[in-house]
Amino acid sequence: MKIEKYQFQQHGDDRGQLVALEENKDFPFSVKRVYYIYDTKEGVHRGFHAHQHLQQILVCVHGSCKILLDNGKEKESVLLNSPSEGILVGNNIWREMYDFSPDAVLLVLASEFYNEEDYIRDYDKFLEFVNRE
Ligand code: T46
Repeated sequence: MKIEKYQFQQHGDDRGQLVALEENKDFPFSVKRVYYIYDTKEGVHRGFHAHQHLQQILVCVHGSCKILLDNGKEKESVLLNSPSEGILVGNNIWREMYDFSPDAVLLVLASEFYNEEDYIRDYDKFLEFVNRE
């Protein structure tokens, strides 16, 4: 499967770098929620779910981590290790996050408010969901 990767514009000058993200311009949805994952313990794997509707942009703004994406047919992993790179994780994609460096901060821009009912946390149900047609 092809992971949709974004290289965000860096506004660098002699003071350092700045990245600005505008909804529906730098990524294809409006943002209702922002959260970030940090201080992840060694060896921890997170995620293990898909969403029915949610779309998200993931950016590892500090440190590094890996993301495994699975559309029910194919799987692909990506290393996030730059504050100017992001990936789009659409709905109907199973995701796992792992190999967090101790200093990793994973920033997530989300298209919807938090809603536990949007989660598919059982892998067999996920396969049924993506193969429902
Ligand atoms: C995703 C990956 C990339 C909230 O109360 N509000 C929130 O907005 C979120 C995201 C979580 N929570 C609570 C729910 C749990 O009690 O925070 C706790 C940890 O959430 P969860 O176990 O779902 O975290 P991850 O890292 O497995 O998954 C998260 C997102 O939930 C998920 O949508 O795509 O990051």
